[in-house]
Amino acid sequence: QHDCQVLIVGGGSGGCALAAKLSSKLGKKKVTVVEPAERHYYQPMFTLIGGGMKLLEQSYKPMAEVLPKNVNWIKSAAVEFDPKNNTVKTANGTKVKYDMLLVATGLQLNYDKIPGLVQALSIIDGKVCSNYSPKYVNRTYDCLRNIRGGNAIFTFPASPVKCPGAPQKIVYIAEHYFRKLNKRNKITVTYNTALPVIFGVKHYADALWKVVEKRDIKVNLKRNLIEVRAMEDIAVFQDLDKPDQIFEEKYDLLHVTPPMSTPTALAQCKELVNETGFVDVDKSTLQHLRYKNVFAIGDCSASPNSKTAASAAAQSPVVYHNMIAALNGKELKRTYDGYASCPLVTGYRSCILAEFDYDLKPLETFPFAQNKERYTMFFLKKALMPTLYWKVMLNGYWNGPALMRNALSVFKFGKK
Ligand code: FAD
Ligand code: UQ1
Repeated sequence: QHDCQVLIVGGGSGGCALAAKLSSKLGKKKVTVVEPAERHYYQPMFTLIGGGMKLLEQSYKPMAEVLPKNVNWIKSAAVEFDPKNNTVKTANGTKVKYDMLLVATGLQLNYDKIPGLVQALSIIDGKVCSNYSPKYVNRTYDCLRNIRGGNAIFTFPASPVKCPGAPQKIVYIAEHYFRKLNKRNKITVTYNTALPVIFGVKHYADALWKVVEKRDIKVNLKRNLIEVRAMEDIAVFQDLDKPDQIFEEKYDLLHVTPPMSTPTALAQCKELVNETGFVDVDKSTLQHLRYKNVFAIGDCSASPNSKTAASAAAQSPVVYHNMIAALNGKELKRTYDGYASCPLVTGYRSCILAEFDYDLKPLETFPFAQNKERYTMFFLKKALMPTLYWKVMLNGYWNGPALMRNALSVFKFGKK
């Protein structure tokens, strides 16, 4: 048995940022992190790796290097949560007892939920790829290079996903790549999404519809991938409104965004999660609705925001101050407004930076219209964000852009 004041399960974007904040406040070895992974990936870079703009090697650091030195790191996965007894069991047999628990496990990628997909992703030089996993992301650029003509199909699953813009960013990057390589006229580009909209926030959806129209990208809404038949290069889709309607589409490139869920061990703990498997927290304070010594941050939280690293950053000061208040038996004062941001990369030099809150209303940092493709936003995404992430966020110093937004709000360059 291992005892600690604060236990953080998951050392990803949210867990690592909070480990830094909490351990510098509480002191040496007061915080324990349970995290099985050898490497910490900066996942937002996967989009650029798929497009050949960055290398996989640039997207990760050893976990030992990013976790703060003054925490206990148990290099194992949580396999059982027991909030009634304030304990978590790990795969290596440790029983960890905590005063306060922060759940930060992120999402699990369920490639195996689509029959034939795992097999298709294992074929050497195959036509199926996926930016979502470090295991498969290098296949994307290979697929972009190898396709000579035919159908390039991109998917969005019937489940919540992290970075809901990412499944379509690679559509735009691929389309631009095909034009650069003079093969665009031989390739049809199709985006099949299980969602009823192209993007959840109308302000940006309107801009994105213009982009797909201008670039002759076919978008099918409410169309869900249900099977991949790799031997025949056929992807099977279902119309979510008319489940009998099945489409068998031949592909020459298939980019799949897999269904996702919270990790199985967490989803099985019915005391902690709601009916959708996400940690049942108050959407403002991020404290668990029943267990007052439990908080959640990032993708595994049931707070109804878009799941992005930017959201975890904006949640981080709220979770930090409220956890410290709860430890001291004080009232929770901080609230989270649902801020999320999604840099919708639309090619090799352009990006629409979507930023919004719980009400799906734009909540923009910069004083110019952000529902337009811009090079500056592409530069921010490609060149500035990685440093902000590794140096500032993971060390516990990035609280999201709220301060910057307030400072810049004195300017309004032709913004409505
Ligand atoms: P993660 O960072 O995923 O970390 C979860 C951690 O928990 C992992 O280290 C994992 O090993 C660990 N874990 C899992 N199960 C267990 C267990 N049982 N026990 C212990 N530990 C466990 N966000 C943006 O803001 N902007 C973007 O442009 C952007 N683009 C993206 C593009 C792609 C292709 C992808 C995949 C993601 C993108 N994101 C983006 C989303 C962003 O990466 C996530 O929202 C963010 O990492 C969430 O942080 P987290 O801490 O909740 O989860
Ligand atoms: C952000 O804070 C963040 O997390 C560190 C991202 O993930 C990498 C983002 O993509 C974005 C856009 C933000 C928001 C930051 C600014 C400066 C608008």
